[in-house]
Amino acid sequence: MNTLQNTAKTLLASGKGILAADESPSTNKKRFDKYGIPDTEDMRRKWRELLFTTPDIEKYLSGIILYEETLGQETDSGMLFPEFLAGRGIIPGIKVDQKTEAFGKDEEVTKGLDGLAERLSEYAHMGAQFTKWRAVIRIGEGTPSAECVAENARRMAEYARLSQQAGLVPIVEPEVLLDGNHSFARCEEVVANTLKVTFDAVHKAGVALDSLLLKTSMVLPGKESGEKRSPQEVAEATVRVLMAGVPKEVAGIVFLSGGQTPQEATERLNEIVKTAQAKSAPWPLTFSYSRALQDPVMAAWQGIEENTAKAQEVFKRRISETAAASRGEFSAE
Ligand code: 5MM
Repeated sequence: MNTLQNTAKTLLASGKGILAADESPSTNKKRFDKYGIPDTEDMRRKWRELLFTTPDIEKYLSGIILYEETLGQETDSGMLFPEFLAGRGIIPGIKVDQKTEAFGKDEEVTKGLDGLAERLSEYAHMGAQFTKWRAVIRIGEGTPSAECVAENARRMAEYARLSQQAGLVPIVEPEVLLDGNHSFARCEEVVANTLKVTFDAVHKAGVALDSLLLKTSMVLPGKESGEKRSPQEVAEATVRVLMAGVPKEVAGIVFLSGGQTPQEATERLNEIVKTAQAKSAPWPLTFSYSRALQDPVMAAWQGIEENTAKAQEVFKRRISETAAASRGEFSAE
């Protein structure tokens, strides 16, 4: 097994998942603003310190996706975060896309390929072992267009190729947004097509599938659609599109939470894993959540030092129950 395959396998260890803590300062500010937490570099460092120093997290987390700024920050005790995480047995990763630019009239495409090879070698030097790139696919009137999905896929595949070349395992994340009033059936259609176009591009770019992770949305009705679907229906549709569109050689699949409540994200993952097991799906499946893991923790912390231990307890509970769901063993009781 080569180094890339080994990293991918370790990220997908049974009963563990990946924390996405890769919010850029502007996204992080929106989270902080909700609680009046000062938007400073040191408060961002303190927030990540709280998460990363929570006792026992290595039992439930195989990896953490960082933002560039965090890669160069230190714990209170003066250890660089990547080094600290690696020492706990948690693989440090890095988000490498640089957000989106306008595409056509009302769509967007992710950017970040300029100078990427140089950045990747610097990130590897700083201790990152895997990377992530997120494309945003919005369902609306006449969107997503075929051109937008194809351009996102082309850039994502090129990123994945460069990442493997730099010795870093890529995670491609074509996120189909929950926002909108689209139906459950329309979401299934868009996720299915997005996966097809993405893997066609990945194939064309010559990316090694056994050292590649897919980060995907679940199939869900639009947030404003009023349509309700049970976790079992979500699981059936999600596993159906994955089995149809993801090559069996892909190292593994991780889910984003996309604005679901923490409880929904955990219950649905649990059902997806059980359904995938029943259908003998070929890949390991787990979580790579940001908001569904972090939101209740930030609510408990609120930027107040004295709340740290209480917030860490909340975080430990959230990751242990989501890790249980990644084995299909979560129960709400
Ligand atoms: C939305 O959070 C991350 C993107 O932040 P920026 O827009 O600031 O770069 C994103 O990478 C996130 O980690 C993943 O999409 C998964 O997050 P959720 O909250 O959907 O689980």
